[in-house]
Amino acid sequence: MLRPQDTTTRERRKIDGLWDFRLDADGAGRDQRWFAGPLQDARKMAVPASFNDLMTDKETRDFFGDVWYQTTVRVPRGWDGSSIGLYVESATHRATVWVDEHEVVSHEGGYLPFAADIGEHVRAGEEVRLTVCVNNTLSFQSIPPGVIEDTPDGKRQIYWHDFFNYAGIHRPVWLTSVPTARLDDVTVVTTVEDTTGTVEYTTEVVDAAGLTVRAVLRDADGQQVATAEGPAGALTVPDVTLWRPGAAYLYDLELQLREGESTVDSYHQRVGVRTVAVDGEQFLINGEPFYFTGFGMHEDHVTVGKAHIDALMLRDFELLEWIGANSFRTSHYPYSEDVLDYADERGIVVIDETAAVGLNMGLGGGIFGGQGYTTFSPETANDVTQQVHADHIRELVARDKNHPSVVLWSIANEPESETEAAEDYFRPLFDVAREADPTRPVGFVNVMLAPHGKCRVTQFADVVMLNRYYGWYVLTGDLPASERQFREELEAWATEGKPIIITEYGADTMPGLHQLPAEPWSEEYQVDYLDANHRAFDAVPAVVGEQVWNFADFATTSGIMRVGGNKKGAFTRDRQPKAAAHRLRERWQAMKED
Ligand code: BDP
Repeated sequence: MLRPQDTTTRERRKIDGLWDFRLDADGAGRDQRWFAGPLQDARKMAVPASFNDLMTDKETRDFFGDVWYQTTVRVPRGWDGSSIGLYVESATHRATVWVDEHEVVSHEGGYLPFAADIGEHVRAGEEVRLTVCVNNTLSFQSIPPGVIEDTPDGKRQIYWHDFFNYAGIHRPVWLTSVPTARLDDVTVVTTVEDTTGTVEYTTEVVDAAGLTVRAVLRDADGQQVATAEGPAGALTVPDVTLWRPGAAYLYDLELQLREGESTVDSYHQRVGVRTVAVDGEQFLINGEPFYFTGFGMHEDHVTVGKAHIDALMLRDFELLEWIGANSFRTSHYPYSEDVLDYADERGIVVIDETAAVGLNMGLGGGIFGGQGYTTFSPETANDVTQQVHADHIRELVARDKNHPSVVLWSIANEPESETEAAEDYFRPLFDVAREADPTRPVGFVNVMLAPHGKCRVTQFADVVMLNRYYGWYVLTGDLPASERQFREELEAWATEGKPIIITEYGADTMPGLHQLPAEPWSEEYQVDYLDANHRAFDAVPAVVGEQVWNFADFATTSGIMRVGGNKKGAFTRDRQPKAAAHRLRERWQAMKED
């Protein structure tokens, strides 16, 4: 599946805006065929946006079940004779789409795109009605998981991840026009030898009997640097300019599907020439040891929830630059494709994570509630869950494989990993990831409950990724003991001979709360906490990265450990710095200069 583009042979039309919207508390819409005509009793809803925070009532905010979106759109009159499609960048957590009354596609998974050929139901120049039924219910067979419990007051949705279950159409929706004979996919792998780069490409095509593929590589000034013929091939780039962290450089690879001398289809793939490898305790980018600085982030903003908005993305990247961060993790789900594009452009390194968060019933009693389940069992996370998880990994790799910024896959965050059941669940998933992408390291994020010696899943990973809260959830307020115990744990992990990235460490902090001497929740404590953690990292050479939890404060479910959400941000939810942000800036800017 290729992302929509405007090229000499392709067109796209964004159909965002105000759509009709209706909650379907009784789940009656499918039986009553709400897609068969204009949506009754509808109110307006913005696309893209999470629907939760736009209204003022609790029913909408906490709604789970089916919600219906509808709009009418005129298919551009020039699209006659082409193949017309629909591309939805994300609908959380699953969706079914109808064009007028024809069902055209269903998709499972809330953070990855899906597409449908709608040509047989539309005509160029005419209007059609698009209806999308989005469902945000979480179950043991969804990624992320959740459960619905019956209570005397009705049904309640429970889940085990620490961010609000925002839902809706979160990213743009496109109508697309592509040639019937066309390119359908491209995969790019780059290698470097001295000063020469090689761009290997493979393509997939549709209805292309008798047609040929031509690949043209241009540099950032638009100058042609290499060409190749054939559905797969290699382009050689002498004196290559590498894509480097902090110094991005992108080539443009144009794939042309040709009939003799005429171009039937043209698709542009941006290419950053870089290599990624793990060598002993080192994480290498372009053969050089790389040290990750930055954050676990969230797509989370006031009012719009998890919607992708260019302006908000820009602000976040400006703050990453200001603070001296060179990387982030897409905790805890795949982010908007625009975010990855922009990371490619800005030279920011990305750990790309699936939405497999909360596969751990041993965690968080006081935070999330809903305990009393076994994580892996025939009734809970089971073979079906594993298949859904595997599909999710494949779809993530398919979407993001060509981004130079993506250097490492994280296939889960803090799952149960100390049991035999966890080992059995995860072993095949690592194989799935490696088969989908043999070029990048694969890991998962380990939770504090499964320390070195107990974790049975890290054996499959290329990199050790650790979330640790010494000085916050354990040894609260005791930083000397935290520093010592954290260092001891890191020394134990270092015996694995793999690079260690600290993917989370952090302390909740109320902006504006000051205390001398420092106490937990104050801005001063967050600074001291970071300093103590950093001393532990600096003492262990196998530590090759630190990503603070979190970039910014974010929304969560209600809980006695959350005050208006999770307050571990270095920045507030409206993206202003706490004292800790200034401290991180000192450290990371100095590291950059070294
Ligand atoms: C970790 C989770 C993260 C939470 C964080 C916290 O990976 O999603 O938000 O702890 O408690 O367990 O702040």
